[in-house]
Amino acid sequence: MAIPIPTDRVEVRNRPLERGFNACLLRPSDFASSGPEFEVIGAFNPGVVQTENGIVLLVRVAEQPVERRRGFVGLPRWDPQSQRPVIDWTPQDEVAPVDVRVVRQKRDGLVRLTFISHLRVLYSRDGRTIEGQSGVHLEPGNALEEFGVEDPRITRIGDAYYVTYVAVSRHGVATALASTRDFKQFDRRGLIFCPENKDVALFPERIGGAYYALHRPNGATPFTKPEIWIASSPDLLHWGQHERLLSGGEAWDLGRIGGGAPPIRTKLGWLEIYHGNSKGEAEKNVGTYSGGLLLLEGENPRRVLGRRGQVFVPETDFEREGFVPNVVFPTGVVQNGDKLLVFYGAADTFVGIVEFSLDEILHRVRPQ
Ligand code: MAN
Repeated sequence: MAIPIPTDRVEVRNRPLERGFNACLLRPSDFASSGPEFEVIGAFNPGVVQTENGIVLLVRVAEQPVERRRGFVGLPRWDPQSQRPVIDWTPQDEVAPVDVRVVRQKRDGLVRLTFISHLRVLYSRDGRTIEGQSGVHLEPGNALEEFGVEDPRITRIGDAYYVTYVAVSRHGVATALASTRDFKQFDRRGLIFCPENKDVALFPERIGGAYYALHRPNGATPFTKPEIWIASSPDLLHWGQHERLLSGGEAWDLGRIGGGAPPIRTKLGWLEIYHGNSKGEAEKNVGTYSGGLLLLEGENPRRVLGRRGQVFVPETDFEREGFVPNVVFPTGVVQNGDKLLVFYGAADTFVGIVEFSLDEILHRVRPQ
């Protein structure tokens, strides 16, 4: 007698979300380089926010030296004196490649990036097309940003927009805060999370009187699986009450896990679209970056109500091929009725936009 096979509900809930409108919105060739000695190799991981003047994107633009010197590798660095990027030409045999993004100096074991990033402001009315580049750049501004500023997330709180961004330097990878009202002038507020910490996303309102942030400490000692943490603050500058929120450790989020777009309020609680990376210890390449869903309690975001791993995976050519292949890295969400427009970095090279149904997302992530 045939035994009936139960419909595998778990499998259905884990399969990738259905993609609505999906496009490559920006590519490196859309951007002029900072100067003749540099070329743009990536425009990705955008901070995104809806404003009265349309959607604002703060795009990470990564550049490498144009020149190839035989026997040397050109390692860019921001020079605080000249306020420009400069290139340290380093003999090839003094460094060993870690991956395409990073080399290790043999003399001291320390790493350097093979590119340098800054941020540029762009506008879009509908999220599907870009109206224009405003010409405003957020460049590295101090010694703690000498290897670049990266991966912004934008949150509107009250009348102001708060940008958390990664500050990379010889002192490590940290997260800084800037605020703006017009995306023309930015007020730099300094580091809010010391090294090693990135993927900081601010909640858009106070909860129980406090501001909240997701963050991703990354200690050098491997006591833990990769983890996302949550902290609260009275003023957005001083953060405490740190707590672990969730850990990776499945095949898809073995290597890294981190907050993505700033959380949005839904009828079921806070929805967070986060990322995981599959890189195992032995792997030489960077691994695959995918998106997952997290639902946190509305009045207490320290409480996880639901979680759904790997529902957004690299599929299209522009997600599978580029500077770092097989990457989708969600960093911004705009709600448009029952649709969510998710902005993401693709292959560390492009900005992608994908539309998902909010209902489908909530159905997947809601507690059973
Ligand atoms: C990792 C990657 C890079 C990034 C550095 C520093 O190597 O995410 O893209 O430049 O960290 O943040």
